[in-house]
Amino acid sequence: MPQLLEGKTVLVLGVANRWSIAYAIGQAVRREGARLLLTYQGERQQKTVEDLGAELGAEKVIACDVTKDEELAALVEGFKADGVTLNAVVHSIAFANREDLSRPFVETSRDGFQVAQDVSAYSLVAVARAVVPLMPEGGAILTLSYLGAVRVVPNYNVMGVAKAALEACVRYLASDLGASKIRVNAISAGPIKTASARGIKDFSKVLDGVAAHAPLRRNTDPAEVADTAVFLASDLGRGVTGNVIYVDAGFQVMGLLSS
Ligand code: NAD
Ligand code: IMJ
Repeated sequence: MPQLLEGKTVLVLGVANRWSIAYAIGQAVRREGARLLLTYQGERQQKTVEDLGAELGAEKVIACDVTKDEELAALVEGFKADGVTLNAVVHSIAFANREDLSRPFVETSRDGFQVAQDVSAYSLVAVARAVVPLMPEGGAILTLSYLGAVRVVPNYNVMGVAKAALEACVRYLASDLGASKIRVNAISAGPIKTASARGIKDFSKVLDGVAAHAPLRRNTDPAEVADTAVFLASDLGRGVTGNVIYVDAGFQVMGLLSS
């Protein structure tokens, strides 16, 4: 079988542990023959992500908190110094204050709103601007979204608004960067039990509801999200930009959830 990412270098931001969607994407891009570079959020995650990087065969594991412009700048300067160029960048990052994911949306504070927007939406813009000089031959930028961007999902609240902004950022970035042959897309994944789902009220009911009502009658596997990321990062995705692709067992097409 030919490998879809042979000769390509892929930077993945957002591995925290083995359950991270970003970890599944790391596995898939390695399977397809790419060089893999990883980032981690802060010192607390360094050892874990270095160990996971070694398992995956990642060439570099670098610190990058996306809310810190200086860390993004240092990441890019490090790559430039080492002569690294990129073919694809995966942004698999989101954060909101926990209290904003349980009480009514109308109670969201100005600070809580800003945190969610900064980490979960603006960071894609900051990452895109930073990596453009590392993609002289063009490339692909991917991010992860969720249905709560376009529909009301209980408790998703401020994250839904941040994902709506993220999906709009995808369209505007695609328009800006298309002339540089850089494509920008989002994958809207169905619910997956990761650290970002831990402690979310009624999350197992959400999983059961999707499995009962989605056209494919099952939940989403991180490996199938990763395979769509491979497609978008590869030359097979060359005509696709500015889009949100749903990898959710078809759940988003349903208008009424009956038997
Ligand atoms: P995860 O907790 O494994 O990943 C979230 C990542 O965001 C972590 O690695 C964390 O370190 C990183 N992060 C948070 N703040 C950061 C910062 N300031 N700088 C750098 N990194 C930071 O959970 P996941 O489910 O793999 O989430 C990855 C992406 O997938 C998120 O965008 C999430 O919204 C999206 N998504 C998740 C699901 C799901 O059900 N799990 C569904 C659809 C979309
Ligand atoms: C998250 C909250 C509420 C409902 C939710 C989710 N549903 C799904 C998620 C239905 C699928 C997971 N998801 C798509 C996310 O984007 C999660 C983002 C997130 C999760 C946390 C939990 C821990 C924390 N802050 C967070 N910030 C963002 O403190």
